[in-house]
Amino acid sequence: MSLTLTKDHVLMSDFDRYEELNLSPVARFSQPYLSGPVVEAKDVSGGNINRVFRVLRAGSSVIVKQAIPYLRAAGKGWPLTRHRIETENLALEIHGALVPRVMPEVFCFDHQMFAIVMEDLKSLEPWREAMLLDGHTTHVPIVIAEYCSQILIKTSALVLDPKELKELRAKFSYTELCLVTEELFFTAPYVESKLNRFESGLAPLVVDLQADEVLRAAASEMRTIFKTKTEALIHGDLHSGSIMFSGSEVRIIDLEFAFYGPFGFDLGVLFANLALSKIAQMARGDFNHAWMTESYAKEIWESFCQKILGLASIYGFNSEKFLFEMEGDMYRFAGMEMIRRIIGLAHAKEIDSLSDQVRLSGQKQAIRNGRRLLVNSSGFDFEQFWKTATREVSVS
Ligand code: SR1
Ligand code: MG
Repeated sequence: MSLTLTKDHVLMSDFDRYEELNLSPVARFSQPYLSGPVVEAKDVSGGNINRVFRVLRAGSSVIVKQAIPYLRAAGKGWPLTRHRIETENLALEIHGALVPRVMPEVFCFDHQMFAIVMEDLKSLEPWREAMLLDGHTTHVPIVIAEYCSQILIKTSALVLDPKELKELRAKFSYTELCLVTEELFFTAPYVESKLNRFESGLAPLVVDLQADEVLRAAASEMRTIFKTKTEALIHGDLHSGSIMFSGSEVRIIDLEFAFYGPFGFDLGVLFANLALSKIAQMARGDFNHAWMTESYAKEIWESFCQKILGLASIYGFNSEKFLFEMEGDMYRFAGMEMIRRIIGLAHAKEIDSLSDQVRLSGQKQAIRNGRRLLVNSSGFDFEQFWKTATREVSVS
């Protein structure tokens, strides 16, 4: 199996040195990729990390995603290498070759400007929104299962020859964005840190959590696993906002966090976000959508296991061993994602947008369930995991 890259991006823009784009230069920058005069450029930056523009001509549009030398959400006080967009571009290419029609199409990567010109997904919306509004997205789980199974197995030692694996691992080493995850996911929530953000009603529970030696040791063990298990080229930030959908299409976006990491990380993150969605839906009394979210989680896992079985029969590896080892990490990563999305810097919108009457109890439920997963999920199967992640606890 070979993952040799063949695509030759042609540099067409006339920008000969880096500048931070804004509306007027982005129109000039993207003109070569639009067959007709630009009629409008809009700043549509929504995420925490990069700057994103939509540039329109009559009848079509492109997205320009540019890395700026700092974390967009934090400002210049949090410098960040612009080379992160090279990681994203390369990961889009590799994952795109493995799972056709699931990554957005890249029209050009401009090294000078640290910018990608790509397909505009304007008719798609983030899957997270479906959890807040109308959740009928039954075509999504199978695509996610296909994506995760393909990228995990086909970028791993189970399939690649040692030379190719070594080269890929070198290209996708532990980046500055991995350090951001390390801090926000594995460290800050378990110590007093300016990077944490939670409402005052949670303070006693957070004090307990940060004094919990068993929990802190488990978090520290997971940090080591995150840093050292270079098993596959993973997405690195696969929450439900990184998945876009329409009535018929699914795309996976935002690969700037991609690196060689543990098999269990991506699905752990995703299941945690689905569990948070279910907790929020139950708290709102929206039982239909809660049931639907649960069925999505179960379908992703069942379909993923089926696909792993199929790949095992092609490539001759032990699927049971693979799944058992992956699950051990996955459930614990999920627990950590649940905790950090409540008390860390980046929150789950579904929980934050709950009414005052139920928000605090939903948050406490998520923290307690997350803790249980982190310290007490050894030997769990998926059913036990999901029950634990979403169980209702009496909270005071
Ligand atoms: C400040 S960056 C916060 C989060 O945004 C990204 O989507 C990642 O989840 C990161 O942890
Ligand atoms: Mg993101």
